[in-house]
Amino acid sequence: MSYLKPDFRHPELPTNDLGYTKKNYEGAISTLCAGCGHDSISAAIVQAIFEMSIEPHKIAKLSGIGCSSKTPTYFLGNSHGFNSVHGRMPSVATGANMANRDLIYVGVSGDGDSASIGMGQFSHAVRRNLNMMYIVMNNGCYGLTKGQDSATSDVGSYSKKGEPNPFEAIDLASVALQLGATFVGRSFSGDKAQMVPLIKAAISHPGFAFIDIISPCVTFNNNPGSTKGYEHVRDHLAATVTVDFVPMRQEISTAYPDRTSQEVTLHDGSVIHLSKMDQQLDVRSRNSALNRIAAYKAEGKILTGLLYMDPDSADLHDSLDTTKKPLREMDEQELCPGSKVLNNINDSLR
Ligand SMILES: Cc1ncc(C[n+]2csc(CCOP(=O)(O)OP(=O)(O)O)c2C)c(N)n1
Ligand code: SF4
Repeated sequence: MSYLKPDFRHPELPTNDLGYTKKNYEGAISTLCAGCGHDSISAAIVQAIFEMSIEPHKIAKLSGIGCSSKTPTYFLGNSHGFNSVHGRMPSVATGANMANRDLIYVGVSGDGDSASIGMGQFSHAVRRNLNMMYIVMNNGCYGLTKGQDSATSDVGSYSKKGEPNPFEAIDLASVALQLGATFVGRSFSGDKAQMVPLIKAAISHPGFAFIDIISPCVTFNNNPGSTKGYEHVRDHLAATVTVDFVPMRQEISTAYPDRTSQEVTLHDGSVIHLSKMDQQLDVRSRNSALNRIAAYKAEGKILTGLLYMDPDSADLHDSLDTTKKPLREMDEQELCPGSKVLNNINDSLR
């Protein structure tokens, strides 16, 4: 098989506001198994960022280790990238973000990468409200190492080989909410219409934007006993809201019936329209989100859509009152202002 993508594209492909086609946002040809949910998520990321007309060089994509963490090779080939150690992507993202606040950070991880070895790292990125989009491609197993149960695998579910899982699952959306995440959503890799606006809203959110995306592993966890396979997920989905993202510069012309709609304006003036399907969910209430996730889970259903967002989110740079000029743009003089300044700082702390 050839790993080179043919360069030819139809000359009249649609372009975005920057004059780029979707090709400018694609990556190398995928080596994942045919039908893997992760590839559909990559396609949604490409679509969202193409439609948002973001310059590819303004994006840094980061990941850990796993089939999911391989996907940044398959999207945004013209962006910066760092494939870190298993479970360590959040600390790399934190360092990069502190050094250059001007980039848009797109983190991709797996349920093994985030809910086991990387759980500590994940927790601290959430509680610090690091400004990034963090997607977990959640297949309930360790795909890359041949399908062992992960910590998000539901109790009693079983993969292609092995015993039913004896342990309760960790629900990463609920964990993120409890740790103070300022944006939490959930989706399904088979639902591009829901993923694309959710990804756009997450990228525009000033703070930690977490999206748990159920993404079937067709090779090891798509059998009848699995609760993360295509058939089970399609039969048990419930959407909280349909999300429509309207960028700042675009006129808002869509009409929403009053009783069922909610609008959230972001810092940059973009607007998220929510058509409510679950009348009991208030997306601005952390408790409401936690309660509704638990209520649906008790009925064996998976709640998807935007679950919570804090429109007044203050990110890590705001909390630490860091300089507006990215550190990487400062010269030696600015970075090291001399012993007199250091003495003054020390004196002020005595
Ligand atoms: C420090 C370390 N421990 C263990 C491994 C072996 N390992 C590689 S990927 C992986 C789990 C992958 O699962 P997940 O993050 O869910 O990604 P998926 O492949 O399912 O997309 C493990 C345990 C490793 N690479 N490094
Ligand atoms: S093993 Fe599973 S997660 Fe990995 S590429 Fe194949 S289908 Fe996807």
